[in-house]
Amino acid sequence: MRKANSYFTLLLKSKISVSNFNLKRFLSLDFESLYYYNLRGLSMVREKIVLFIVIFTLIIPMGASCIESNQRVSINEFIITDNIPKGEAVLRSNEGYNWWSYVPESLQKQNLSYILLEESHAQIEDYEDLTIDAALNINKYIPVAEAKQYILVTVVIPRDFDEDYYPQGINYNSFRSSTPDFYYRPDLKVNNILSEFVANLTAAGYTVSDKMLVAGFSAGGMWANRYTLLHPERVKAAAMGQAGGWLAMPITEFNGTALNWPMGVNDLNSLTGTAYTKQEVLKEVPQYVFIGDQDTASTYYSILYPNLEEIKIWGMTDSNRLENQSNYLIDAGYNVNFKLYPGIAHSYTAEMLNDVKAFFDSITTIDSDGDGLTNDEELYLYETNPDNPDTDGDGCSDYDEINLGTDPNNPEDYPETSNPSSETPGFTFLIATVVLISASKFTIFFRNKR
Ligand SMILES: [Ca+2]
Ligand SMILES: [Ca+2]
Ligand SMILES: [Ca+2]
Repeated sequence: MRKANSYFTLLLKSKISVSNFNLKRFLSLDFESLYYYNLRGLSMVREKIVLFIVIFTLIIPMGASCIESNQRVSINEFIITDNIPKGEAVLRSNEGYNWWSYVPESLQKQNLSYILLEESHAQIEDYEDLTIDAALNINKYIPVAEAKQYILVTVVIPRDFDEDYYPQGINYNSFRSSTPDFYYRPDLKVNNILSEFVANLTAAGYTVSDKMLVAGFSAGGMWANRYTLLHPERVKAAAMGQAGGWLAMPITEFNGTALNWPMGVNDLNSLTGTAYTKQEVLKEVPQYVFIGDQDTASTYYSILYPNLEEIKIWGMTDSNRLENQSNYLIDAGYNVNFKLYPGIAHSYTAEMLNDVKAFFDSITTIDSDGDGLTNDEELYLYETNPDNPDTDGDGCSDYDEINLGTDPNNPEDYPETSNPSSETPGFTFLIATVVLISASKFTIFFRNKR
């Protein structure tokens, strides 16, 4: 168990090659982005010095050629820790995958928290570089994590550039037994990682919803779509942007054409040994599907299977397909919201991100009985009835009982009613007595003086 080295410390230590370091990306980071590089504790002045040293270390050797061009940072050098520090991004490794987590500094053990899983969409084949890039997923959600008690997780799902395997998109080859383990069933690896993490958080005294928030854009949106389709029972709500230009669907055929994975779930029986029967569970999961109307990232391109001709059954462009598929799902009873962003190309804009946050907030704050406790707080924390504001019928609401420290599930236990009409006279009587006694003593004093 070692403390994480910052990426920049590693740069300095290992004389990382320029090709491994994206200077433009680094310079585009604001200081908040330095959070996850463990520079958070440094003063602004020291941060600027580090920035200077990093640039100095990169620029000067470029001229002097004193850096070995192929030297790489070993991922083991900055892998970390088993404990659960709060307020900092932590990198771990399980199941053969690196993963980042962020437990908010504001997280209180008496509160319910959600895991927000956002997968990387970076087109980076080098797994170490991809690991560093994946921290950006954590970074952009830190304010909302602090405000809403979300625990952030990004598992670094590998990307394979010849695209025989496409684990970020849980493609067909993810299921084949001949697939190398690194690319095989990334969804199951993520499930194992998250189950263990939730168990560790629970053991540390936190209450974490067993259903998580899943978000992603582009390849990350494909992940959000396909992961949610395969494991809807683990998803509280899912937000998927662009999603590779079309959605994997929970249906076996469309207009007489069999839809095999990932177009549909027709052949999941042969791929997984179990036919797909999760449609009804999936209908319970709120899904937010979004795309810019100028986004054509996958309009003229489709990875291996299905080919462009095959996906055209849903429309000719990415936005057109997502809208048609969303409408199909809505008509079939799925809880899908679709939003088109005018004038936006293949970009995860600030407006989209804000809408995703608002979407998650609207789901996690649902309070069906209006008693001031969310449905999930009632289910996970208090075991009260989310559809009855006074579960035990003792005349005091669940919310008031929680806040006043009585048992909302025991009608014999309720707050002692502080009855102002009986208490006020008692208090008045006490004051009056004190005043009268003081007055009489005062009188006696004056009398004696005379
Ligand atoms: Ca409630
Ligand atoms: Ca009650
Ligand atoms: Ca009670």
